[in-house]
Amino acid sequence: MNSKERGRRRFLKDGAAMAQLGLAGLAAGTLRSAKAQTLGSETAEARAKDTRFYGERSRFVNSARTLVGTGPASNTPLQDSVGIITPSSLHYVVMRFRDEPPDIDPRQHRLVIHGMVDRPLIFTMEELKRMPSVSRIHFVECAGNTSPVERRSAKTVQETHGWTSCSEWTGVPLSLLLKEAGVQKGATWVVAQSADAGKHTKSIPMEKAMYDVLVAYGQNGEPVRPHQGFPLRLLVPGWEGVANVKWLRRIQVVDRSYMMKVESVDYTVLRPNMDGKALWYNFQLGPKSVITFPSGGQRLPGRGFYEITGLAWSGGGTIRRVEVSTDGGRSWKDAQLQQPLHRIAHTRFRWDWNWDGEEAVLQSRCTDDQGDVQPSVAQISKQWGVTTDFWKETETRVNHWNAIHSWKVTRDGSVQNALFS
Ligand SMILES: Nc1nc2c(c(=O)[nH]1)N[C@H]1C(S)=C(S)[C@@H](COP(=O)(O)O)O[C@H]1N2
Ligand SMILES: [Mo]
Repeated sequence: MNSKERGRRRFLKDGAAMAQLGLAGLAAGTLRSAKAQTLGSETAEARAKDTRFYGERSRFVNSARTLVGTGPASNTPLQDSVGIITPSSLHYVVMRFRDEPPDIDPRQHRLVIHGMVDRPLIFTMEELKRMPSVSRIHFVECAGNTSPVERRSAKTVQETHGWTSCSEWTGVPLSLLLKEAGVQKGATWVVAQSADAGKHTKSIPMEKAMYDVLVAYGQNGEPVRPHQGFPLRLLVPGWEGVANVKWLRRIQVVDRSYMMKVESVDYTVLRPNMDGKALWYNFQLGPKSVITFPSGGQRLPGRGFYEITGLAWSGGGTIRRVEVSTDGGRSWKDAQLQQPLHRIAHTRFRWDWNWDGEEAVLQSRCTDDQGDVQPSVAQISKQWGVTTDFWKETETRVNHWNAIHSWKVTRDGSVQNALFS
């Protein structure tokens, strides 16, 4: 620090002290003139506080993530979403190990590729960024999103569906790195591991790794945020969130699944009609959609025109169709889909509605380009060999729940979660 900078630091500190003494006007004055004198040569600290250098949202906007239980997980406020991109600061967060993301210096960070390869490789972040890159819009969703057990008492779409978000991700195709390393014959899986103390580890079949998995360092035009895996994360399009290893450090090429905790104890699917056995290797997320406006906890001021809007997504591909019902699924109308459509991304749908002031049950149903249709609660129940009442009582967490969701608009305009009513 040179003497000029030291002087400025003291200046700023004195300003804060004066503010505490109630001399706020004077303090603000000195701060302003200090700023004016030094434009262009600020310290990082001063720059961080000045919105001319790094912008902030309006003080009238307060949309925020909410915390799930007592853990470090948080939900995206889908009820406030517009378009298809989730602001990075509102991307949902699941950290299974710690409350805080690790504080990784990108200059020290390395990605190691080893195991059944001809040439084990170590990449610095700089080296990764020199490689051919791609940018793609993809959603991420936790397999436990919308599980009815935890969400029976949920009121808002943030609580029922907030474990999904959508970003533009930039990075290097994993296939490129694997080809650089030279995958040996007989290698059928990769095992990805994180750099944080939790050592989150997930096995991924080679076929998927070679197909569309990204090693991502960019999110929505800037480096991936610390909560999302800074400086590097895996992006495994359309697969349950747990596969997207954050703070990625190591990729081991192997010839079997390593059956880690997150793929044997957790994230397997228990089904009542399978004699206590669980479904394994069920990675891809099915077609799902939800109306984000009007949604639970909101209130319509009166009859008249409303644009019903929401999001649809599928791990299987591109959303081709979304239908909306205002009579609890008796009749369906096609909604408009926001263009262009993106593969394995949130897709915004919109439908013009004239509310007549009577009770209405709002639903959405999507279809992807594989022809897969989002199931009703009755259809899911049939598939699982249970009655629809089962979901009201079970204490078993249900992963991969993608049933059509219902919001009830009552005559006073209030909107309620009506999944099971
Ligand atoms: N290193 C690490 N990666 C992780 C996790 C974790 O706890 N540690 N959680 C996984 C789970 S269960 C989910 S749903 C996604 C969530 O990604 P996000 O926090 O960026 O939304 O990250 C996955 N990757
Ligand atoms: Mo998850």
